[in-house]
This record gives sequence, C-alpha cells and structure tokens, in this order.
Amino acid sequence: MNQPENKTKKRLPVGQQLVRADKWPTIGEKNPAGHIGDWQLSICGHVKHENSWSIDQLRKMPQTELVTDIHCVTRWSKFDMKFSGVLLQDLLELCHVGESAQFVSFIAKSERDHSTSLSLVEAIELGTLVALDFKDEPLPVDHGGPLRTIVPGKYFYKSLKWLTRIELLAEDRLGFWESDSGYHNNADPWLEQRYIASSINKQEAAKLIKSRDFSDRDLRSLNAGGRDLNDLNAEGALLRNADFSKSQLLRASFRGANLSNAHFRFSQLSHANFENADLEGADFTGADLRGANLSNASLFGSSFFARENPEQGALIDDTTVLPSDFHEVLTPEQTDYIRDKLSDQ
Ligand SMILES: Nc1nc2c(c(=O)[nH]1)N[C@H]1C(S)=C(S)[C@@H](COP(=O)(O)O)O[C@H]1N2
Ligand SMILES: [Mo]
Repeated sequence: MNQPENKTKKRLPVGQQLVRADKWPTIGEKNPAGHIGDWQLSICGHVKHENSWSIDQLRKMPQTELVTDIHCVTRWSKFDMKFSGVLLQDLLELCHVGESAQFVSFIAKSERDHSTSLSLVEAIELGTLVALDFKDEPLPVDHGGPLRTIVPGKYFYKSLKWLTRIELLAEDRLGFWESDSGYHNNADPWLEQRYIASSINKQEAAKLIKSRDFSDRDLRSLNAGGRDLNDLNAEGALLRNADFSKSQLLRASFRGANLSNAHFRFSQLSHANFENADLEGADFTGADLRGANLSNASLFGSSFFARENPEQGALIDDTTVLPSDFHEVLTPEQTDYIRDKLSDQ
C-alpha cells in the first residue's frame, strides 16, 4: 500500500469526497442472479485441492473483523466501514495454491458473471476479506450479500459483490470494469489510478471536435479542454473521465450521456442539457450552469465548488434545473453550496 502510516497524513485520497454518513450508494449491478438460499463458494484453477463451502460452513470458520475506508472511483468515500468474514488467505491455505498461481479472479453470481482480479501477492498482502457481515448483520443483498470481497487499499470496484467463485490463474484475466470500461487495473486511490487513457488518437479527436457530433460515440477520457463546442450534440455518448475544462458548451446536449468523472471546470454550460445523464463524480467547479437542465441526472459525488476556493464555485440560479434528489446524493457541503446559490436570488 502506498498510504504513508504517519498520523498527520490526510485520510481522504485526492479527488474524493465523503458521502453523507447515512448514505451508502449502490453502484453497478443491483442484484445477484438466481437464488440466495443455496449459495456456494468454490475455489478452483491452479490449486492442489479444489474446494467449496456453503454460507453456513463459512460462518463456522474463524471470523476476522475488518474496519476500512472505502473509496469509489466515482469520487465518494466512506470511513470506518466494519465488515467481518473469512480471510482470503485462510481459504487459500485449505486449497494449497500451486506455484504457477500468480493472479486471483473473483467471479460473481450475477447476470453478466461480473468479475475482477488482483495479483495473488497483493490480494493477500492487502488482507482481502470474504465478507459475510456488515456492522454485525448479514450483508444487505444490494451490497453483495450473502458474500462479497472487501479489498482494503483499492478503489471499491476491486471489491466484488455476490462472490461465488475464486479462480487461481497463471496469467491475469481482466475484470468487467477493467476490460470493458477502461478502469485502471491497479486501482490505487493514493495514486489516483482511476482510468486508462483515451482510446482515440489526437487526429481523430480533432476531427470529432470540429464536427461537434459526439452522439452515441465511445469517447472515454477524451481531451476536449479549452475548445469551442457550442451546440455540441453528445447525446448518449460514453464520455467517462472526459476533459471539457474551460470549454464553450453553450446549449450542448448531453442527454443520456455517461459523464462519470468528467471534468467541466470553468466551462460555459449555459442552457446545456444533461437530462438522464450519468454525472457521478463529475466536476463542475466554476462552470456556468445557468439555464442548464440536469433533471433526472445522477449526481452522486459530483462537485460544484472546491473547498480551497469557495468563491469560485459554479454559477447556479433559479434557471438551473437540478435533479429532485440532489440534496440526498451530494455531500452536505455541496448541498449547502447549491442551496446558498438558490437562496441568493
Ligand atoms: N458483482 C458486482 N460487483 C461489483 C460491481 C458490480 O457491478 N457487480 N461494481 C463494483 C463497483 S464499481 C463498486 S463502487 C462497488 C459498489 O459496491 P456497493 O454497491 O455495495 O456500494 O462494487 C463493486 N463490485
Ligand atoms: Mo465504483
């Protein structure tokens, strides 16, 4: 882990915000596949003895308690989350891991057979927990019950919900988010390893920017900062982690676009349309949002001002249409900022 041990070290990694104490967002899949009743966990692959356990059998094994901070790549964090269950290391010892095993893949019983992976050394060193309980109660199903992994020291996408299989591998097999959505395979929040780089080259990007038509395109991590993009059509585009800082985006339409962790610092977004867009973790610090429509957008962990510089926050007034749940999904500081702006009128 790269987190220095000294006590003065900031506890919140760069770019993260604490979510409200009474909120724990559900991210990604919401439900497991099939029945919970006959849940089995198996370990297979490069091991001498394959093994499987029921939930009852896992509960009878020595239980380890883990209190950890969780950091989601979409910029929300929660401190002191208390889980208990069986250490991955204890389960692996029962299977006699082969010398050829270098990676471990965690596989979910879910509609898309969601998975994620770690190097075996790291999985053990980080103290990966196969968790059964949260705060001394069985894990809620939407948070991965009856069984999930908790991997301290990585973004939370490395912690798999509805764990049903652990496979020991000689070569890494990228997980769902890592292969499909460009999430960084190392996922260290202290190094801000959120996403891998853009999939399109500079010439292609320049052409696209000129056309002002991004609709339905995959443009993850696109660099479109400081551009004139008034009247842009970006409906349905995949623009996760894209950079629009200081761009002119008057009347741009981002309806239904995926803009999680997009950067809109100091951009001109008057009368832009974000209806039904995914704006989790998006940064609107200093942006002009007067007349913009954010109805039905998902704003978990988004920010509108920076604590270092509160007077340079986003321009919001009663012509800005906000989603009705904004005060539930933003941090208290961000909510207060917006309420102040609205009451200034
Ligand atoms: N099976 C499964 N596990 C998953 C995901 C998922 O979509 N499916 N999403 C990951 C992501 S991105 C995060 S942030 C956490 C969210 O866990 P939570 O919904 O309990 O907050 O689960 C991780 N594990
Ligand atoms: Mo996440």
